[in-house]
Amino acid sequence: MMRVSLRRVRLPLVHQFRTSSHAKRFLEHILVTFEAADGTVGWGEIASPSGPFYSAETVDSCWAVSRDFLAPIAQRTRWEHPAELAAAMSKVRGNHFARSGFDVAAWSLFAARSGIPLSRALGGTRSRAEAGVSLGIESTIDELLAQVSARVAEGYRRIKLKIAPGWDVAPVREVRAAFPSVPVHVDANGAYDSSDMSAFFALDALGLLMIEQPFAPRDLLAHVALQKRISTPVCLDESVEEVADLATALTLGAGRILNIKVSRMGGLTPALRAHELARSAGVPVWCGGMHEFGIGRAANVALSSLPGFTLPSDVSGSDKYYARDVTTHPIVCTDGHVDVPSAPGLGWEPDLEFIESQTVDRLTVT
Ligand code: OSB
Ligand code: MG
Repeated sequence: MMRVSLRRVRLPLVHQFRTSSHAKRFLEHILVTFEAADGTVGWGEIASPSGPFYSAETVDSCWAVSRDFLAPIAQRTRWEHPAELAAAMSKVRGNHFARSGFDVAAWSLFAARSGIPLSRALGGTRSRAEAGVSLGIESTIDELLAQVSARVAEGYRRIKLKIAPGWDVAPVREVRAAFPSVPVHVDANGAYDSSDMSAFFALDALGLLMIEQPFAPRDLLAHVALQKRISTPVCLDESVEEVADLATALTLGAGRILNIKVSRMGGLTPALRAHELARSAGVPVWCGGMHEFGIGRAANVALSSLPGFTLPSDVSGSDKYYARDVTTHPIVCTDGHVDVPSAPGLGWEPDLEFIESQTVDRLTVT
């Protein structure tokens, strides 16, 4: 029996982030804690955006599903290994962001109790994760160039640019011209209509590392058609919610790279399965982010230490998004890398006092 708590925590962003679908200035994520009888606490983060624009989930839907279905399952399920809790939670369909917060809480509790770092519990082999950074849509190309310049100076190994119809070939061409040696990739978040692939033919000539999620999540056949016609690898994000989606995408040839997001897959347990499948198929992966606070970010760093994560992940330092993070020490990116912690558990200590000061709603199930 476990004491399960939820806290809805609000943090302001240091810089507005705009994607093809919307703009945001602050985030509300739900922190999940599992408190074992011996007092050990596991932490997870539900990093759902507030609105249903990336996936169908919202922070309110996550709160309701957590309160009514996931917290009761977590409270009553006895498990030795996190995969057993994941199996119990899998009767809840979809709702991957919500499930992910619970799965990560189980993994961090498991690692803490086992006295090993989360990365080792997952089978990680790297001592540091290569860090890339994701840049939103800006109002002008000059503002974008200033952002790229600052991030390159900070040492980030790869720049990802959000694109949308009307903000694609021109800004990307300018970035490539100003920073010819910096690896660049673009992410459309499914904003393009598959009947017009012309923007991607132009982008194909710019030497990009990859083109992420050009078309709608369920339209795998459009991704197949594009990948046949361009040499830049297509990378799937929103299209792969289930490990089975990955198997389908690989069979169809819908892309050559996979962005594994802990939240989108429903936690570290399914993320590990996706990593295994991609690895056996020879598909390189990297870890995507959802502007996580320090708890979710720590899980991303641990996952990025696995052997198949051969491309830079979206594991930027806390300071890229937050003036103050929810951990006592921020996550720091030095020389384009985030060190994978060697301390037991998550590796960063939640700052309870600060978390309490930012909490806008709470709930405990015992
Ligand atoms: O598609 O990768 C995405 C943020 C919100 C919604 C979708 C995406 C993103 C990011 C954030 O790119 C990257 C990060 O967390 O550093
Ligand atoms: Mg993406």
